[in-house]
Amino acid sequence: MTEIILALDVMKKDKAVSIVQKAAPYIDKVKIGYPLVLAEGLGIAEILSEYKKPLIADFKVADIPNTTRLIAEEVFSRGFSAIICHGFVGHDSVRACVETAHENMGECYVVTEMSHPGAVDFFHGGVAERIAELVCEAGADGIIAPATRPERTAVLRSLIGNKKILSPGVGAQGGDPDAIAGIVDGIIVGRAIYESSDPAAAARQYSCFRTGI
Ligand code: 3DU
Repeated sequence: MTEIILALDVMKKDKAVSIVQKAAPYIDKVKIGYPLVLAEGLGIAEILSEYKKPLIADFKVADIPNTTRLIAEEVFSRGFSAIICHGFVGHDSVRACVETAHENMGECYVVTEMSHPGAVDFFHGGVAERIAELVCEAGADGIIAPATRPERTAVLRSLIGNKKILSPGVGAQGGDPDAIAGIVDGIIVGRAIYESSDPAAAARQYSCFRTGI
């Protein structure tokens, strides 16, 4: 089964609540990041917790270990179940994020390769592979890897074994869910759902990947 993770990058609380309400039957988790939190505050997590979908904090944390720990502690104190950090910052920062997540019964996912065109500027040439090794050494729960490049995500899968892969890039960025669903644990979809005039119908289109049928 591949989970459907809604990337809730809307700027208003009411819209965020309305989209989650409509899409709820067809999604497994909700991912929130800077757009919504900067616009409405971290308290949005408590408001959305009513819908009983685990919340992922996508702050792509990329800082020194102490600052990383402070950010992660705040995230988990607000009820998030997982946090996303960058991997390029190195072993000590990634470990700080993983440890804080686990101390709080949460999960830590590490960005290993991004999905946009410019990601190839730095993540290719061995960097993503090195980050994947670091993910295993640090005991992280999984990685973020691109739906826009299934062949790259397959390479990363071979390096991380059965750790989880959450994959953004389906829909608006052009990633094909049929090509990626079989090698990942979760598909992250944002605009293709929240910009739709019918978010429930848009989310339902991905339901076949949840059941594997
Ligand atoms: O392109 P969408 O609207 O489906 O949104 C994708 C989400 O995933 C969005 O929140 C973005 O910040 C996040 N993301 C990527 O798109 C690519 C990455 O490599 C990592 C996270």
